[in-house]
Amino acid sequence: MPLQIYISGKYYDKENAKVSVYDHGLLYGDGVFEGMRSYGGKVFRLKAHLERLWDSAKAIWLAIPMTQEALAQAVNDTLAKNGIKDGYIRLVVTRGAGALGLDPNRCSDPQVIIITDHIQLYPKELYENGLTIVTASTIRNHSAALSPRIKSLNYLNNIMAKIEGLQAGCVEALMLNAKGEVAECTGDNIFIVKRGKLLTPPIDAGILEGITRDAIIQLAREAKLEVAEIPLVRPDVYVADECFLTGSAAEVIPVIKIDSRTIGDGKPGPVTKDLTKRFHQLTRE
Ligand code: PXG
Repeated sequence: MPLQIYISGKYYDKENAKVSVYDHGLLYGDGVFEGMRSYGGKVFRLKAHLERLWDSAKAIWLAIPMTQEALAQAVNDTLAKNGIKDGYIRLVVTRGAGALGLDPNRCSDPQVIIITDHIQLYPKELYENGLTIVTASTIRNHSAALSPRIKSLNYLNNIMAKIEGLQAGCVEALMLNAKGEVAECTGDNIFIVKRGKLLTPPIDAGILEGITRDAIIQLAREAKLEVAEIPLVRPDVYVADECFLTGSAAEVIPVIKIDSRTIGDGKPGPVTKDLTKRFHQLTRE
């Protein structure tokens, strides 16, 4: 059976899963999304993802036409229908089909899409040896323009930085905020380790409040590691002992070089390795 995609209450074969060209999600990037993983058939922190989806939708004045419980059920049903145990889930809520023109009032019904599939974001080798990244010149969206806390279908800000990374031969790129502080990578949050302390930019640096980020902070505290959410600048990353990125897709991945500076001894460090192990254990609980 071809992969089944859920769109607003119905299932479609992958090749027939389509939305209108008048959907404002396509025309204007008017919509919200979530990217999640399932481990052993169970979605990791599903409730947190749904709450973030609802918050993103509320922030753009979009009413999701079902309850969180019903969407959770639909996610689990779609995974089961496709026989996916360890997989990737993309939830998309679009404004729906409307007339041309920005006015969201002229859209009929928001579309709720669930794609369950498999992804391997980076090759295994990069998890073992670490990533080399660069700082993009494209700054992260200003929070007062379009808050990075909203996981909207407008990802061009991140894509512009991703292109800069790719052109420099890197699969990820660091983004700074308008103040020049470290914000996050194009699809991941960033952590550094300095003198045994775990440091990461605060939410008000203008970042997505990552669910993997939250899990790592919690695991670090359980491991009695000191954690601080404090503003960081690029030199803090340059002189860090360790650096790693977190995200639902990437999970936990070490960074060993940034802007041609070697981080620590150029190998994934002990804190990164320990937290990675703890994270994988957590996903199996
Ligand atoms: N920052 C940004 C800008 C993101 O897009 C994260 C941080 C990490 O958040 P979570 O909650 O996932 O820990 C993200 C999430 C993809 C993909 O298809 C990207 C993300 C998540 C899932 C899939 O590239 N980014």
